[in-house]
This record gives sequence, structure tokens and C-alpha cells, in this order.
Amino acid sequence: MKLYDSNTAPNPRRLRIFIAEKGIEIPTEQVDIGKLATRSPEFRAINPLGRVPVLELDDGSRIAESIAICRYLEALHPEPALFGTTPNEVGVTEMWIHRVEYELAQNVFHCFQNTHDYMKDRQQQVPEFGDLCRDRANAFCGLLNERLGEAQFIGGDHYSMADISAQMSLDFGKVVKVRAAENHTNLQRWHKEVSTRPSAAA
Ligand SMILES: N[C@@H](CCC(=O)N[C@@H](CS)C(=O)NCC(=O)O)C(=O)O
Repeated sequence: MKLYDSNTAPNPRRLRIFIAEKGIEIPTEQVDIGKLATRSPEFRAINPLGRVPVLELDDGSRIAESIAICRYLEALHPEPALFGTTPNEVGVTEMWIHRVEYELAQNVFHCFQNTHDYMKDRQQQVPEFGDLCRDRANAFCGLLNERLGEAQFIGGDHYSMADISAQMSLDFGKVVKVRAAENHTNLQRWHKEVSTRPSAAA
């Protein structure tokens, strides 16, 4: 098994956090996004979308998409469960995974891609769209704050993939001013807690 990884990028980081929480080790190969290695014909043969992370299995097959890779690893290493255990936990956790993905993570990424100087020469930017995405991501932080007023973690009583995706999104979101507001005390409490887990260093 081999993981195509990139130390500085947020999607690979959520996978690294997941791997650290599972306590497993996977050999990695760094792909230099800064030098456009993800866009080379060689890498596009590995993932036609030209993105990391990608997990290469021993039979040569490959899984891209960070959450799909986490699902695969969860099936191989069920403990600790990071997608829920009971039917209720699985359903509620999945609901929050999707909400975090579409309302927070994707808005953070769109904002970065459309407003940040790093992306200026890498793609066409529509700054107004990026600004709208920032507003949407920050608005969703309000909903997360409410949720974290009623539960310790986003999925409920247990730390899960929903927390990992939100943690990755907020840590990366700082770069484009997506963050917990001063009155988001529940979200701030949660962020402090997840940031002290050893996996946060991933
Ligand atoms: N939906 C994918 C997104 C992967 C993605 O966008 N990866 C970025 C790094 S965070 C990438 O490889 N970008 C390469 C590039 O822009 O050339 C996932 O969850 O893994």
C-alpha cells in the first residue's frame, strides 16, 4: 500500500489526521503541488483529476477522494470507529459529514481558489464568487456553533470523520478569513479540544 500525499495541502491532511487516529502507518510518496506535479501526465495516469490524496493498494488499484480512502481504511481497521457505530450514530454522523463537506469545506476551497494569490496563476479566478463562498462558510460556522452547544462532538458523543473534516476546513480556512466568530463559544471550545488531540499535528 502507498499513499500519494502532499504535506502542505488540506485534503491530504484530513486523511493524515484519520490515519493518526487509527494508529496505522502507511508508506507515503510526496507529490509537489507547488511545482504542479499533480498536473503532470504521469500523475494524471494515477488520478485523472490530478489531485491528492490517492491510496494505491497492493494489487495496483487506486482509491482517490479523501473520504473514500477513509471509508476503505475504516473497513480494514474498524477501531476506533470514526463513521459511527449504531445505526443512529452512522446516520447522524453521515449527515454532518455531508453538511461539513458542502457547506464548509467546499466553500473554503472555492474561496481559496478564487481569492488567494497562490492560485492566481494556477486557475481563472472569480473573486466575487470566492467572497460569497467565504460568507457561506462563515454562516455555516453559526450552525456548527449551535450543534456544538448540544453535543460534545459534531456527530454526537464521539469524535468522528465529521470533526476531522471540520477541523481541517477551519484550520485551512484561516488563510481566507473563515473562522469561528467571537460569539461562537461552543465552536471555539470544540476547536481547542480537537486541536489538542495528537492527531492534530498531522
Ligand atoms: N475531493 C478531493 C479533493 C482533492 C483535492 O482537491 N486535492 C488538492 C489538494 S488539497 C490537490 O491535489 N490539488 C492539486 C492541484 O490543484 O493541482 C478529496 O477529498 O480528496
